[in-house]
Amino acid sequence: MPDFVTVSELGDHVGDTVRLRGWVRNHRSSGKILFVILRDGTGEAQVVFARDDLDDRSWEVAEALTYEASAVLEGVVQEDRRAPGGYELSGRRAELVGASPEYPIQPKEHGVDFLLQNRHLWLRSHRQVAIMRVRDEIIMAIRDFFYERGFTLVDTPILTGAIGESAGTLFETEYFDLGPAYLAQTGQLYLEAAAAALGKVYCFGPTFRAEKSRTRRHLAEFWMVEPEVAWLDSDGNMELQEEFVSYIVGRVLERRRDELEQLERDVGKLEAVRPPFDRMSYTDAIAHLKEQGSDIEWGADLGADDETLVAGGRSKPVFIYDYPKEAKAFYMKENPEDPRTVKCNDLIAPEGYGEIIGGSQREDDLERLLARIREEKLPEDAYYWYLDLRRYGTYPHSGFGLGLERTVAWICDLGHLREAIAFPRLMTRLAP
Ligand code: NSS
Repeated sequence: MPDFVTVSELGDHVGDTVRLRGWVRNHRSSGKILFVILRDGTGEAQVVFARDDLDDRSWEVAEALTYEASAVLEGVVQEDRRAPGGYELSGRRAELVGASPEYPIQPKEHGVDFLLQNRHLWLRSHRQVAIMRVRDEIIMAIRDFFYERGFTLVDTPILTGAIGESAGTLFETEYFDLGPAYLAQTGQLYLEAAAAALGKVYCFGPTFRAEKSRTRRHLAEFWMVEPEVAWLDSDGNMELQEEFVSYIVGRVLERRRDELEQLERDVGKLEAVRPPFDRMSYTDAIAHLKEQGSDIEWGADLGADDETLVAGGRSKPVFIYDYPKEAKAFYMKENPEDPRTVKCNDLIAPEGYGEIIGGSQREDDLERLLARIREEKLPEDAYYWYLDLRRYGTYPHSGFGLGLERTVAWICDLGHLREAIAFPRLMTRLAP
């Protein structure tokens, strides 16, 4: 039996008889010749079967192959400049592994609900494969960025007893005899403890928000990467963010050009993403929005439309900093220059993609933090350990959270977050 090779290895086997295994992407016949395109996860190759080269059994099998059937195809590797990938097989034998009668997804337009219901099969399409490869590259870039800069990865719990962001979007479950536990909205509070041990830390995992908003920017389960840095202030935090985001974009441009091209991404726009990014205070952003006819009032958080207006016309992301206290989470540090605001920032992606990062300097003063916890009517007991961080060696520190799917959507230019993760968790969908 000839050896199994992958499509990506064909170049090393010109003239050899080899076996490929994979799934049928395309199948057409012209009389006594069959053209089968097989994909195997490493690439796609055409296998050309001529009736006279095959025994009857193999010809029957090859002829009967259908879209997305799995098969073992044997043939002689030939160089062919016109073939995708540069090689094709002159077929000798065909063996069916798994039939695929009436594959539900056909090469035509399908509605989004149908595609989501068949997400387990939709993943096999060119476009979805390209998106998953870009996502993988972004994840590797994130890990490398922090590793190269001396950060330590600290995994934070998913089942938590203290609310991280806002009570309104919690998933709750019973935890033995201890009452309710919540699925983590963030790893941040735990990271603040770890930063006092290790200096520079980050966590990277799934986070959960029971967002009752059905927008293209919200998932119920999404991945967030969160660095936390001791002795860093809000300005330093923004510098870290622009360096980080530029690094990620640069890495995808360097290593995933083919995928971006396949997704028809305008890479010129991504090439402009280099530090520094513009910075605008929240107060200036409100004035700017009002000039453009928005009826937003000082004190409100920016909505998706406001973000698009603020980022309008730019090719780089833009920082909005120092939001009003009431619009943001309890843990953010009061701004000594304007106590109505907190030392925080959002990073707004261009091209209408909106907020990809939320970050802040943390309140390091015990009394002020306690006052905020009480104002927000959060259960004080659950925060005993978080408050301890201010009782024992409090220290200035900052961090941020970057939403992975929003970053993937922006870099790949996707209309909706549902394509940015393999199995999206949406308000109206739990299957597959
Ligand atoms: O709520 S955030 O703005 N901030 C935090 O959770 C902080 N605890 C992070 C930190 O400072 N360590 O969320 C951060 C990012 C936000 O900018 C989005 O990019 C993303 O997380 N995010 C989401 N992505 C998808 N779906 C939903 N529902 C979602 N919510 C936030």
